[in-house]
Parts: sequence; structure tokens; C-alpha cells
Amino acid sequence: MEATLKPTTETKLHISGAEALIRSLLAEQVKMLFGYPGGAIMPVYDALYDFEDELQHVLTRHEQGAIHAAQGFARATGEVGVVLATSGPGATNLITGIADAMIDSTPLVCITGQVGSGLLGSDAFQETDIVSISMPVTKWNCQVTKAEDIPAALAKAFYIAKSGRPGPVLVDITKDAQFKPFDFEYRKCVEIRSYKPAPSLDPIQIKKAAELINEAQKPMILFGQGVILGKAEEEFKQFVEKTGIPSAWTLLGLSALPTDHPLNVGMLGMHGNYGPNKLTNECDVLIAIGMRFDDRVTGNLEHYAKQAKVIHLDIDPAEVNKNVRVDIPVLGDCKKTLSALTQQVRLKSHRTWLEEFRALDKIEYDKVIENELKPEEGALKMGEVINEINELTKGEAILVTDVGQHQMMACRYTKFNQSRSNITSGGLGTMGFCLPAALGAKLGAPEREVIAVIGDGGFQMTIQELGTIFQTEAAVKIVILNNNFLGMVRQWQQLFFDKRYSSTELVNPDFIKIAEGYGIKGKSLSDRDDLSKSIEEMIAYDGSFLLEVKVGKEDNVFPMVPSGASVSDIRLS
Ligand SMILES: Cc1ncc(C[n+]2csc(CCOP(=O)(O)OP(=O)(O)O)c2C)c(N)n1
Repeated sequence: MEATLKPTTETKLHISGAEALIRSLLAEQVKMLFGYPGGAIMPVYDALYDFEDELQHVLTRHEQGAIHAAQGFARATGEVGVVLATSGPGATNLITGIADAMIDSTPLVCITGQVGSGLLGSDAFQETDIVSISMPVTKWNCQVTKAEDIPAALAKAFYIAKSGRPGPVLVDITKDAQFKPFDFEYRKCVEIRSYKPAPSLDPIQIKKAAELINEAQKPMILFGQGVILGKAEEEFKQFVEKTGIPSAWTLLGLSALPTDHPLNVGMLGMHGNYGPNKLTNECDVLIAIGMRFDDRVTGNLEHYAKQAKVIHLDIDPAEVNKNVRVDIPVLGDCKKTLSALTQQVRLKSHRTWLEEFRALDKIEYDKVIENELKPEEGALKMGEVINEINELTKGEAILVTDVGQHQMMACRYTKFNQSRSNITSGGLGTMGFCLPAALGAKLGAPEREVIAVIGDGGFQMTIQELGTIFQTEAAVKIVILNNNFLGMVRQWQQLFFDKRYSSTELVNPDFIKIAEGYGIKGKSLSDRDDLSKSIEEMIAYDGSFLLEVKVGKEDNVFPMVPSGASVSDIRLS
């Protein structure tokens, strides 16, 4: 939370609402935003023209591209992503990204132009009630019809987007409000009556949680994105190391703890690892940290960790007891709750218990992983592609994935040694997320290698953003794992619908020619012997590169907790 209410040095400028908007963004330290112009937002674009040196606007090829890019930017940097769009279709094109950011707790400020206030409700050209449409998928939204209300609306928007559990907000500004001059003054928002972003720490709950942890024989930690959002990676690591508790991650928690950490026992949920899924139903204390017991993680709730006492650390009280009954809720910012808890827990190791995870790892390795990572014959496998990427990036890269089999494979097998390295659409599972999100991540963290791993289906959902990559010259490395299928749906058709492949086979274009049309270097391969050197070439290349890897058409992702089954009924084949 900001400590003081300081007006900026630019107090009392007599400027238009549009310029006030730009100056408000600058006062919030925004340096980059993503968007697409149109009639109802033109005054803002006109004002932007004078601020090109201070505020970089990234013109995407579609508003969905803009919002996913802003999400990628926010996830890679920990800052608020900012999006600009016009009214009507511009605004509605943001909705998928807003819903995605809402469910994945990504801080975004979306600014939409609106028809003039005198036309509101008249079905004017490109009028749509975006405030009502976005209501259920925003953390907060509002419409501004007066220029003088713009700074306060923006200040509130930034405060709400990034405080507490982050999320997307939307500010809709009528065109007349953008035009009108007024005396501009900006004050950052530091509190809002009736909005309590983070519950304060309760020492009694901390004590109870510590006692239970100290007594536990088979405790297990489940960590989610809350650790990353709370910038609590270091506090988390200290807690894990002091308690010696095996720790498993959700899809969005991935990279909060290095993959190779001795207490990292892998991924939870539907395509997660064998050990943590099975042992969820054998542990005596389950410590959930910054995660929300999504159904993809829990499987059938009737058979989920019934034997365990549950401790849940979360910033959002609404998450506690939502899906899983919690014995000891520990509310608050996990940076604080974790360090308080670490002080009260005893230094321990759970060697025998950890060995149970490792024994199950061995089974999974022999039955699934070895053949995924080191197949000797047959078509290329998704896992071996990821394995080769690991060899070259040494856990340093940001991995951005789309949705489907490639996403599960990439998240299962990529190695990470630093946080904010795994960017994927978790809760909403939005195909088309990856390419623009990778662009946003690269623009936000240009010093880092950014690798987009995409399916041939999802790639074509936002393929137009190759144009933005071309124009911005962002050196995004794109790996299409091409199986000529909507692979994950095909897998379900194979396993649960008698192999009736209804509308899942794709006849694809020449992706390399398309890349080349956008000035992006491209290469295609299907031969195992070409894999390693092609990935090396891609990474060494000084610019954006698209690598199409033709993989087995009907490979499946295992292990798998079938829909409706218990996590302990996870299948290896
Ligand atoms: C916007 C959207 N539409 C539909 C789906 C349902 N869906 C989930 S995975 C998938 C297939 C993805 O295919 P592809 O991108 O080729 O990746 P693969 O599974 O083959 O790796 C589909 C259609 C979705 N997640 N998002």
C-alpha cells in the first residue's frame, strides 16, 4: 500500500480528459500499454501522440491480443497491465481476456472509450453497455462521464487492480469526458471505505497452524500462485526448508519454488504427478498456500483428502471453505503469514515420508516419463521437445503456453529456477492466450528468454499477433507442437467417446510461409536428429523465430485423473 497521499508535481494543469488519462497513467508509473484505436477512444489516442517517449503504446492486431499481451506483461513483471480499446466491438473483444485475468488473479486496468454521454442508451453507433457486460468478470468497474472524474477513477482502478488479491478492473470513459478540459490533479488512492484488500494477521490462527504442523507425521504443502502474487517466494522457501515438508504445485504456482528443489514433489491435479496426487489422500496435514482448490486440482471432492486436517493460507476469505472444508484458516498476505508461521514451526525433516513420494516418482518415471523424454523411435514426442529446451535454457527462460496437451506437457517437464517464469491460462483455459501473452512477457522482461509453446489449434486463434511481434521486433521464440489435431479434445474423444473424432482433425497451412510473411524466421522439423540443433539455432537466433515441430498425431498426456475420479485414482496409461 502506498504510504502517503502525494499529489504529483503536475498539479492544476488545465488539460483535456484524454490528456488527464495519460498523465494519470504516468503518475502510476505506467510505461507501456497495449491497445487498439477506434472512434470512441480517439481523443485518448490523440493525447498519446504527445507522450510517445514516456509511454509506449503497443498496437496489437486484435483487442483480444492486446489484453492477453497485457496479461503476459503483468505476469512476467508483477506490474499492472494496461489495455486501451474503443467502444462496442473493441470493448467486447476484451471480455475473454478480462475473464481470464479475473480467474487467474492478474492485475489489469482496462480503459474503454464510450459514446458521448448524451447518446448513452440510444443504441448509438458502437454503443455497448460494457460496464454491465464486464460486471461479473471484473474486480471492479465504472463508467466516467465527466472529465474531472477521470483521475480519481484511474487512481481507484490501479489501487483495486493491484491490492489484495489482484484482478482486472475496467474504466469506461465517454467521448465528451475525454474531450473536456479541466484542472487536472492526481492523487494516488491508498484506501477505499468498505474495501479491505488483505485481512490482518491473526496470531491465534498462526499459533494453531504451527502446532498442527509441528505435530504432523505426514504433512504436505500445496502451493499456488498466491505465493508469486504475494511476492513471497523467499518466505515460502524458508518455510518449506525449515519444516522439511514435501511441496506440490498447482499449474499457476509453478516456478514459485525451483523445480529441482529437493522438497519440490511436482504437480497436482488432472495431469499432475503420480506421487502428490496419490499421497494427497494419505497425508495427515494438508497445508494449502495461495491456492483455491480448483476442480482440476481436487478431482472428486467426495474423495479428496478426507483423512487430513487442512490448513489454508489465503488472502481472500471467500476462498476458505469454498470447495474444501478447512480446519485452520490463516487469512492474510502470505508474505506476512508465512514468515510469522516460519518463526513458530520446528526445524524438521520428513525423510521417510518424502521417500514415499520418491518411490511413486520412480513408478511414474518408468511407466510414463522416460518414454516421453527419451523415446528412441517413432514420431517426435512433446516431452522430448521440452526436454531439449531445458537443456539449452537451464531453467532460466520464461515459458508461455497455450491450452491443451502441449500445455500440460510443457508444465510437467519444463525446469524453472526462478519465479514468474511460467505463464499460462490456468483457470479459464483460454486457447489463443499464448502468442500475445508471450509478446507481452517479452516486452515486459526483454532481458529474459521467452519461449512460447503452442498447439497448432491455439496458435491459429490469435495468429494475427505475429504482426505485432513483427512490428515490435520482440524476440519471442515460438514452438508449435503440431499434431494436426485439437489434441486434448481428441484425447478425451479417444478415452471417453469411443475414439469418435468429431471435428478435431486440423488441416493446417504452411506455418513457416506464414511466419516468413511476417518477417519471422521459421523452420519445420519432424526428424529426431534435427531436434537438438534446431532448438539451439532458435535460441541463438537474434530475433523472433518460429519452430514447427511435427509430433505424434495421437499421443496422449498421462498420468491423468479422469474427470469425476478421485486424485488417488490417477491413471498412468
Ligand atoms: C477458446 C477455447 N475454445 C475451446 C477450448 C477447448 N479446448 C481445450 S484444449 C483444446 C485443443 C487444443 O488443441 P491445440 O491447440 O492443437 O493443442 P494440443 O492439445 O493439440 O496440444 C480445445 C479445443 C478452449 N480451451 N478454449
